Amino acid sequence: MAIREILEVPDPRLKTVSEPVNADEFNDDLRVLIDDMFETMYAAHGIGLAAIQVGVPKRILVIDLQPEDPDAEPIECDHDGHKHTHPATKKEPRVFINPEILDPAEELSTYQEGCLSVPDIYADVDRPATCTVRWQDLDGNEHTEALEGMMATCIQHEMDHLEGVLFIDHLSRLKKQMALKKLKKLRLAA
Ligand code: GNR
Ligand code: NI
Repeated sequence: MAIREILEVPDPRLKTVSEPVNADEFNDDLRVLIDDMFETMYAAHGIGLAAIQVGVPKRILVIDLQPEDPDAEPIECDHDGHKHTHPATKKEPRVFINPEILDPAEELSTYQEGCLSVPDIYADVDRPATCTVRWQDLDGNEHTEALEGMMATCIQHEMDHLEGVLFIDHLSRLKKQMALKKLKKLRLAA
């Protein structure tokens, strides 16, 4: 397993429309890529990752909402040089290969979103509150499931990456400009 580099704006590769995983590509190389995607996502404290974010233009998503585990001790952590504690979470890794969204609800919900490719920028985005997703697993088997809440939001955010779209593309031109300016400033200060 390996942590891979996460592409960040304005890397033009993030605008790629990703290609389907073909029937002959459900092999060990695919398992290695997906293991690496999980390791990269966990190391970056993200809840989802699309393959294009590690430079692979294939229609693959990993998600782990990591629900809090009430029975476990809080975790002390000192990444990035500052100490903090956070609640322990249960790992619930999920893989979506060639995902499709079938029936987005008319009802919208709003979440404050962030993106590992747009670091330290957060903004409210409206999206269909529920949807059904159809996808393939690592063995190529098809599944369908109705999703709601954070899972519905996260999968739509990840599906956007497969079309070369970032959450800041959903903001007004002014808000998007402000977000990109703030990111530039944060990078200069770092
Ligand atoms: O870690 C992430 N958090 C998040 C919060 C709200 C809505 C979507 C997300 S996904 C993001 C990780 C990421 O960039 N995935 O592409
Ligand atoms: Ni993202």
